[in-house]
Amino acid sequence: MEMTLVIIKPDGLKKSLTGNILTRLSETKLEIVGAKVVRVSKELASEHYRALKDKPFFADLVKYIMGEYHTKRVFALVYAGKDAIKKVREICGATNPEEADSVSIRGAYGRITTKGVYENVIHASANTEDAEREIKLWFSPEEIVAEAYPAVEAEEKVRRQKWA
Ligand code: IDP
Ligand code: MG
Repeated sequence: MEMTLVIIKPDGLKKSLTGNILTRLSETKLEIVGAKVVRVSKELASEHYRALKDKPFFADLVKYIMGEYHTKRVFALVYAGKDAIKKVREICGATNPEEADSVSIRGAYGRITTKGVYENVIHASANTEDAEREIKLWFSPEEIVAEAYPAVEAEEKVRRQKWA
């Protein structure tokens, strides 16, 4: 069993593409084992894209995933099943939406802005190392309804909001 992180990026949410994207992903017959709407902090954005921190487009990329250009939320999901990473990447299409196959998600819905930001509507983990790092970054063990990675019980004193 393999897992992969999928993020419907802020442009996907803003353009009401969530349903279409989930329908396309359902072609994979993979299982959704985690899902949540997230407001992405600068820390989370920078850590998620840390491999790209020296790229000239890094600052814009961080702004983009934080929703500065669209809406301040993303939809993060974990898909599980055989060859999950490859199956999802195939349906997503190439990174550059102008080069992505037109029937892929990025080919159908992505664009490059005049400023040069690749608005490619979806993120999908590229390999098993990235998938593990990204899933652990975005989700806690309790948020995944599958045997994901080894976890330990830890007593933690944290301040949380509760309903007033
Ligand atoms: P991936 O999302 O297909 O794995 P990465 O190379 O990991 O591609 O890049 C992460 C994200 O950074 C892309 O999805 C895209 O939003 C953005 N990006 C990548 N390359 C460029 C570029 O050359 N110009 C602008 N944005 C880019
Ligand atoms: Mg990548």
